[in-house]
Amino acid sequence: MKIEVVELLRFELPLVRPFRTSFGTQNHRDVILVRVATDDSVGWGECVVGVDPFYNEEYTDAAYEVLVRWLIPMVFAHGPLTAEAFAGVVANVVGNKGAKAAFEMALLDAQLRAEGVSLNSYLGGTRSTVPVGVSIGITPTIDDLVTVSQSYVADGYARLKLKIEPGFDVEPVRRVREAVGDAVMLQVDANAAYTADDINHLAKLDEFNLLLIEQPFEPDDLLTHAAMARKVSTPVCLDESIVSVGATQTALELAACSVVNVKVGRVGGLLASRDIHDLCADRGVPVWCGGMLETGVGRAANVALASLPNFTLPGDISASARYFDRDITEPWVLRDSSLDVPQTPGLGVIVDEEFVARLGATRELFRP
Ligand code: OSB
Ligand code: MG
Repeated sequence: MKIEVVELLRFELPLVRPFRTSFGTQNHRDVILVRVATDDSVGWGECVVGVDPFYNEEYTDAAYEVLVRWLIPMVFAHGPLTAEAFAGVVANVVGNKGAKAAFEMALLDAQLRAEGVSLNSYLGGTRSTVPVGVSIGITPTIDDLVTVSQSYVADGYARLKLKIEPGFDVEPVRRVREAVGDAVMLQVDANAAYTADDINHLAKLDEFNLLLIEQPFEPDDLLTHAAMARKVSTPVCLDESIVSVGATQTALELAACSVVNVKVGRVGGLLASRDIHDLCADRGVPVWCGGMLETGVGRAANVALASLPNFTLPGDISASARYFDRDITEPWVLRDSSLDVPQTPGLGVIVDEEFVARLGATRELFRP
């Protein structure tokens, strides 16, 4: 592809309700979109990093700067390229995987639109709908959590993920399990809020028939995750620790987890995500697609990815209404606790640029 223009759009999109995790509260998304225009097509990518460096080390101001100062100039200096070549072209930039993932997504979207190929078929997807769940933030009281959980079940979600932290774990899970019954799939996510001393406490979660417990300990502390996996019967899943194929190999080798959460923005893009999927499939380890409160753009990427065969657990890929009053693409709608996989070229969604402009988006243009 010969790139003619790269554009960065940035705007805030309010969430329908605050999203609190063990590391902080989010009230809105600070969205960066990458728009790539080639001689014959346009592609979009979403940068999903947080406003603050609390989930991982990236944050939106830094991601924007990395795009402007390094990624865009490197791509322009390289000349015509394919989406597959992108990771190699920007390999000198260490980390910054959310920024890279956004650019790669836009390139892949442009490339596949030009070829008339849908993202799901390009990646090797085998499903036309993907089962999804909803990630529920920490609430002021356990009663609130029960109410919110019941309302999502009423909306049609067959799988709930509860955020936990020290002081908000066993009792909230007990109450939600009692309220929603055994038929609802339930899992928890600690976002690294615990230490090795908490293993016996976390083992109390075993009685609630959870699908998994996600990332109880620090991202680089694989040995404590392995110790936990030996002690508790609830499967241990890694999120923050899974930053690359190599990190995934190490985690599996150490038996630090038996389930893997794949996030496009955490591993550096859709192609690395597919590689991690393939590795886990070879090892017989199930994966599922994590979320970062994406807009309709990032959600399209997640839905296509989750259509691959080893994505056997429901993803954190909820309907638009769970996140925003109005999405920036056509809304994603829940049906049978699933989302439909777009079959049209590229990501298969259209960005509502008029709405994005009304949100006050800044647009910065870059040419080779
Ligand atoms: O740990 O999975 C996480 C959102 C922001 C940062 C980290 C996480 C999350 C979620 C959101 O759980 C899931 C979603 O997008 O629905
Ligand atoms: Mg997580």
